[in-house]
Parts: sequence; C-alpha cells; structure tokens
Amino acid sequence: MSHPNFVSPDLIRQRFSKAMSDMYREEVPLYGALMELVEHTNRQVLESDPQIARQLQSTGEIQRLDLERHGAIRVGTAKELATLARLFAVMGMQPVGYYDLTPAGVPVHSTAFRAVHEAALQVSPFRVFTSLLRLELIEDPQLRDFAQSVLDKRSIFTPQALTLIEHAETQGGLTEQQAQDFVLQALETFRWHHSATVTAEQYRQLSAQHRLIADVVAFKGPHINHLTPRTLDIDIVQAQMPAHGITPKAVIEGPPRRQCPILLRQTSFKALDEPVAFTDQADSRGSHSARFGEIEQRGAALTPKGRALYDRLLNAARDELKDFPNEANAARYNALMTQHFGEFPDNFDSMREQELAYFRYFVTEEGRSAEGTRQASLEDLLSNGHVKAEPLVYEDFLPVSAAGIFQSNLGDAAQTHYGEHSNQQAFEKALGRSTIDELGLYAETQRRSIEACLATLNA
Ligand code: OOG
Ligand code: NI
Repeated sequence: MSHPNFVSPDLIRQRFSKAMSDMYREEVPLYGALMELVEHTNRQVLESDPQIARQLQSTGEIQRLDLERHGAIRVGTAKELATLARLFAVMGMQPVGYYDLTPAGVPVHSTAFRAVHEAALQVSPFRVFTSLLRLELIEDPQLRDFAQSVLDKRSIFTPQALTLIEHAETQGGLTEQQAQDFVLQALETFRWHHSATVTAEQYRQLSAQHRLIADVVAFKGPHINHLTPRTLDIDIVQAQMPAHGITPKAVIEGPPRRQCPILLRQTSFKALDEPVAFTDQADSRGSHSARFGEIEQRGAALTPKGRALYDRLLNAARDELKDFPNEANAARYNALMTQHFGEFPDNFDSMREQELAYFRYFVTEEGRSAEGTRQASLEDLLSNGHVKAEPLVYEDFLPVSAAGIFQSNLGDAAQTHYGEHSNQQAFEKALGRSTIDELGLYAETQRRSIEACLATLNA
C-alpha cells in the first residue's frame, strides 16, 4: 500500500527529468540551441499538419511532448549497475529490453530504464539508455586488472543518495522532503567532472584499447553523455542543424521518412572536445570527448511480425550498401532504404489489419452518444465509428541505430571485432534482476485499451 504522505514515483521521475535537463543545459550550451530548434520545429509541424495534432491530442502525447527526453550513461561494474537499478526504481523506472552492442564493435551491453505503464508514461516518459562495460573483452590482462582496480575504488553515488534509496525501499516511498533531497542527490551521479581519476598516460592506454573504455574508467562517475528531445519532424531538424552551428552525423538512423512513422529515427552531432585534468597534471591540459547531442522522432511500436519485417528490410538495404553508412555513401543509403521500405505498408489501416503495429483504441464521441451497440465486436465498433484506433508510440531503442550513434561518436576505434557476443544472462546477473520484454508491455497496453472500450460500449 502506498502511504498517503509519499510522493508518487512518477512525480519524482518528472522532477528528476526536469532537473537533469536544467543541469545539462548549463553544462552543454549546444543542448540549449538544439532544444530551441526542436521546439520551434514541433510548433511548426503542429500548425501545418492538423492530422498529427489531432492524433497526438487523442493519445495524450501532446501533453508529454515537451517533457520528453532520453539520456544515456555507461557504467563499469555489476555493483554500479545493480545500484542504478535501485535508484531508478525509486522513480518508477524499470529495465526494459536487452541490447548487445558487441556486433558493432562496442564492448558494452545495455538496457533502457523507463516507466512501463501507459498512465505512468503519460506523467513522464523519461528514459535512460544504460550500458555496462564488458571488461572481459579487454584483451590485455594487465590493462584489464588496472581498469578493474580503478573502478573498484570509485563510488558513483553520494552517501545521502544511498540512504534515501534504502529509505524508499524499506518505507515503501519517500516523503516530500526526502523526494526533494533524492532528486538533488541522485543528480550528482550524472554530473560531468573535469578531473579524471587516472594519469594522462593511463588514459592514453585505456583509450588505445577503446575510447569507450577510457570514457567509463577514467572518470568519477557515469556522466550523462546526451539528453535527447523528441521532434515531430527529424528531417527538418537535420536540415537546419548546420545553420544553428551544429553538424549532424551523415545519416539518420532507423527507418526512412514515411507518411506513417514507425519505431524510432535518430540523428546526433559529434562529441565535443572538453578540457580534462589528469591526476598527474595540475591544470585542465588534457581533453576528452564524450558528450554529444542527439534528437529523435518516435513512431508506431511494431508487433513481432512488424519488427521482423523492419529488420529484414533494414538488413537488405545495408547488405546492398556493403558498408557502414557514412558521409560518402549517404545518398545511396537513403535511396536504398526508401526502395526496400516500399514493401512496408505506409498507412495505419493496413498496418493494423496486417498486425504489423500496436494500437490503442478509444471510444469516439459518436460511440459515447450511440445506443444499441451491446455485444458488438471491436471490428464492428471500428467500422461504425464508435471506436477509433491510434498507433501506440514506440518507447524503446533499436540496437542497429544505437550502434550507429555510438560509432559516430567513437570514430575508427569502433571497428574492433569481438569474438564473444550477446550475453543477456550475464547482464541480468549484474543487474540483479531480469529485464522486461518490451513487446509484452505494448501488447498489454493494447489489450487494456480494447477492454476499456468494450466495457464502456457493451455495458
Ligand atoms: C548510447 C548510444 C545509444 C540511442 O539513443 O540509441 C543511444 C551511448 O552512447 O552511451 O543513445
Ligand atoms: Ni540516445
């Protein structure tokens, strides 16, 4: 039972997301510029496209659009990951999905912490893509031991944050004062630190192994490396970024532009070179690049059948390109994507009829005022206009896209080939629990909405 004096986890998450955004805006000025561009574009789209405005109104997404962000962090040890899971749980966030990045030459595996119920997502859809470094993939045993010993020494949580997590777990929640303290204390874990925990030479060695390893091991904590707003038209933002002093990566990750957006499209700008003080230097003479900017456009969540079709078409386009998409082959890549995705129906009725996407069902005004619909089936209610279907928005990430985002920020070092691949079991052991299957969550939301419609109209 939740205590009447406790602040709801959803509200804590909403406040935390705002605090994170304020901190990042202060730390990374380009983030502010990107936010303005996204807000401006979203206003434009809503004014010029009444259908999108209507659809977002029906689903309630219009109210969460300006709040919508995802962040990303990378941690070094099982203990850090397990404690993060407890910290995020205080804010109603659970680990959803498992992403293996080793096929793309990035020595991590990941999950996304987020709210899981549509009502909670409505209050705050804040998500954090969280990666765990796979130290076992460092070939040099001496360097591996060194990295391990540096990580074992650090503590990425403030003592007060740890106490408040325990309070939340034993009391079942946090009071107003505790919730306020928690937001401030939790934020510290994600802050950027100018001072490194290793010498310049140790940094160089870690970095030579993989730049990502240096990013995780050489610092006091898992600084948030990007915070991504949601745009309603990613092509407009991508085209306008240069005019705002922001250079985007060569291609937009995810599906091509469509009438009916699906899954997730993302683009990013290159990591910034930032001054860093190594332990053997008195001033910030060194530099490190980790933090970058990203934007995303979200579309319909796909069913297993829709996702299989997406994966097949994406692979076909990439196989035909015969290379990672880059500056030189970007135009050809876009053309191949458009060509292959011609096979994916681009209207919501077909996607619904062929069970390619998940939908939410709503009783219409007509439905509310009509009588005599008792025991009608969902299809009857749809065809007589008493119920309408809106696509369910995709709340997760895409492994191939995530790899593309990692790579555009890591450069050549990301071409490493690892013999060992997916290891969800090891990840979940480190996490201290299993990850949730995202497809089950969408199916549940769809089912709840159908039941609610039938209960209203067939009562
Ligand atoms: C995460 C990269 C993946 C996304 O949105 O797919 C990502 C990272 O660089 O830590 O952010
Ligand atoms: Ni991201």
